[in-house]
Amino acid sequence: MEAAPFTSSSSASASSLSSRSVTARSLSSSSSLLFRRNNIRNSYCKFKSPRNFSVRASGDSVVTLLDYGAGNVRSVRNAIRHLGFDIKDVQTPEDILKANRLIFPGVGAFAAAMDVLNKKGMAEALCTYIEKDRPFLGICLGLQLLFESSEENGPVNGLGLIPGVVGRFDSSNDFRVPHIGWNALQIKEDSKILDDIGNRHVYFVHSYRAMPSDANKEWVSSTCNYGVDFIASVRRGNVHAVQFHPEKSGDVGLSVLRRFLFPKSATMKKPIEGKASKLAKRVIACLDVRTNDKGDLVVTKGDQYDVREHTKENEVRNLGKPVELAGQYYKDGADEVSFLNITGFRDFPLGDLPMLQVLRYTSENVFVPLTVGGGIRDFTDANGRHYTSLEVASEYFRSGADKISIGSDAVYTAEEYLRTGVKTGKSSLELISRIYGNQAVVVSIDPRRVYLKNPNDVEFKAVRLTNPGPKEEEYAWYQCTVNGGREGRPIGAYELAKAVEELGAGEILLNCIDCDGQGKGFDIDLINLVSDAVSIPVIASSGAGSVKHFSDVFMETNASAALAAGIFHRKEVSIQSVKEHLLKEGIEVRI
Ligand code: 1PR
Repeated sequence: MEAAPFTSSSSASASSLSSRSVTARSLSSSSSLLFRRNNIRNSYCKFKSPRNFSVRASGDSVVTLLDYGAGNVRSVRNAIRHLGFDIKDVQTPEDILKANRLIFPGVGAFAAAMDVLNKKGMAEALCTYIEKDRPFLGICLGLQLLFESSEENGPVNGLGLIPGVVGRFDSSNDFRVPHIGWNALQIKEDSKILDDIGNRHVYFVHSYRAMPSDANKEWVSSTCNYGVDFIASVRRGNVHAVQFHPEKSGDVGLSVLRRFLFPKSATMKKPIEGKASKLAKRVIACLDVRTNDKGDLVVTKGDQYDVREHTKENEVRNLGKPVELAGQYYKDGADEVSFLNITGFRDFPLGDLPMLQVLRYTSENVFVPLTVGGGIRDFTDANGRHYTSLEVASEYFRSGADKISIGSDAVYTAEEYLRTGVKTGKSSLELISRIYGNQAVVVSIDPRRVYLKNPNDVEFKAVRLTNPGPKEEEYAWYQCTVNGGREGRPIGAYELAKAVEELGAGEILLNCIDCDGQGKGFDIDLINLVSDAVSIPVIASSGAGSVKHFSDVFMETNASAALAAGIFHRKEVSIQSVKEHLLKEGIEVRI
């Protein structure tokens, strides 16, 4: 690694910072920044004077990107390129100081990010750059790092430019954590880069947040409500940071990036006005992907997980091309797109380069979150090379995934955890959520109903059914399966959901084999069983056949999102008509 050209404190924790050391003041220029920083964190940096650096502007169509390699920054890159800019990656602290405009899409955990910034000498360069009021845009963790410290695995000291401590959302008051989804902003007048949002939703995904206070009120350009009012964006002069993800907020998000990149350009057309007021219910399009018998990667769709046509040839159903369909669903208003590599349990996904290509191509033009699942587990290839699940997930993230979804491997992990009561810290679920944050880890559950006359006949949690079983059974438990529904396991959906939440899952994708492809509606009993058991968001999946099924699931359960496949692929119902129906029923959705 190249030696850092200046020293910076490698342990931000060495400083004992306190918000009490911050005195309120009302200064508006970069000098106030300098003043503030010296007061807040005068012991943080042991560095040479910024005057030692020569600041040389780089080309006008170039954006400097600070990517320290901890997650999916591909989407930010794609959004910047989409807006006509080239990207220069920061390699050394000088690259920061020479930047014409700098974007810092922080990803991963706070402590790990500060550690990298300190070790590479970049923390100090960032402070210097920001003090000079140079054009800066921090995204998500890139906002949080500007604060004094964070409670995430901490306390851990941040850059200390803005007074305040980043803390965790409280999930005890019925608000699911992580805060995942499309929420509304309360914007102040002088926000500049938010001027084209037009009261529409933007996409958040985080468990930690900074709170507005008297000490930081001159910074706060917008807030968002999620149980509490937290800071959604900050701005001083040319320095901006947003807690939400503009690169994942569709055309609204692109307008934020455009405003940052072209601060002087007038808006071409009046932005569409929305009525965003709170966290929207999400509508997700799911693409089950596999290689067909000709070797092409296709979107397929099963009935109760059977994806083959009932013909003599018995071929895999082909409902289209993954990249094209994902692009179409983005245009149609999908709030998220999920790819499930449904044969990942038997094929090695890193050998399945087409799937990685699908992600890469899709993320070039789809600016909403992408989830990918299938085959996330440890694997030894034919040459004896061992790949960890973390390597598999990392490759998916690098290729454009925002979240990964674990199926079979999470079942084995949960079984082991419930048997021993020990968190080994070595499972794919634990490892990936520790490195990438639990908001990036979905657990996909594939349960099947097992009907019961008496709920006490099993050790697993059973429910009283709304519609009795084939032999008039009044109860059922939901048995988890692995390998695409092929094998039932000794664990119920309720027990699995609770265990994986404790192990680090950030969200649950709740399928139902009985309902899959049937078009008769979601399994409301199952969704209530699981969503009432956990405090992380639950995505209801399997069985959508009409727009009413979406309003039913949102009115009768606490699901945060509803996912469908067949009706969208077969063009029976459009995403837009689902959203129009939900709006008519008084359910907030993103438009
Ligand atoms: O076990 O970690 O390799 O992950 C495999 C992943 O592939 C899991 O998420 C599992 O759900 C999925 N999967 C495996 N086999 C199938 C199959 O269909 N044969 N698909 C499969 C799961 C279910 C839904 C579907 C909804 C909505 N597909 O995602 O899209 O049921 O369908 P609908 O709206 O048409 O009813 P691992």
